[in-house]
Amino acid sequence: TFSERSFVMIKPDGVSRQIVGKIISRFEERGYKLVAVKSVTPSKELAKEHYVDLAQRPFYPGLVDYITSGTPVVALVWEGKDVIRQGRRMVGATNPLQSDPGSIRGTYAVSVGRNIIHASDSFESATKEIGLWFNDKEMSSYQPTAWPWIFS
Ligand code: DAT
Ligand code: MG
Repeated sequence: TFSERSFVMIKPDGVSRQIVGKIISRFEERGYKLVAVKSVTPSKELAKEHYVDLAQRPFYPGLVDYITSGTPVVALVWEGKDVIRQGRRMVGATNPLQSDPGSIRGTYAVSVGRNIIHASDSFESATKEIGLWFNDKEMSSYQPTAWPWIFS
């Protein structure tokens, strides 16, 4: 729907490689509204809970170590039409060998274990992840001036 929201996280490799601005620009330029943003150095608990659905996978410990490397992540909430599905398309496939060259992963990533960015994969995970990373006071309410020319 019109007010759909997705949770996006620029992972430590994206921050360390100093492409935060470029990634944020892609969502801004597409027409999405930035509802929340912060730099976070995640605890183990937060990283484990974020990826709890993958807890049984062999790569889970390494994934948690990567997210909690000590280098911060940038947590974002974007809002707008179809932002969950469009956000996934903009991010690209999990495995960089499969990610479209025009996608964010297809532009910046070559390893599945260093794939730069996370985006929610469903309404349910978006709701869970936004609640995990942000509280209501951190979410802003405003109307971007261009919105009537982006959504109809
Ligand atoms: P996505 O991040 O595209 O939603 P996912 O939820 O299946 O993918 O997995 C979360 C992250 O875990 C993914 O971004 C990178 C890591 N990962 C997934 N599959 C992996 C694998 N086979 N080996 C190493 N890391 C993997
Ligand atoms: Mg996922």
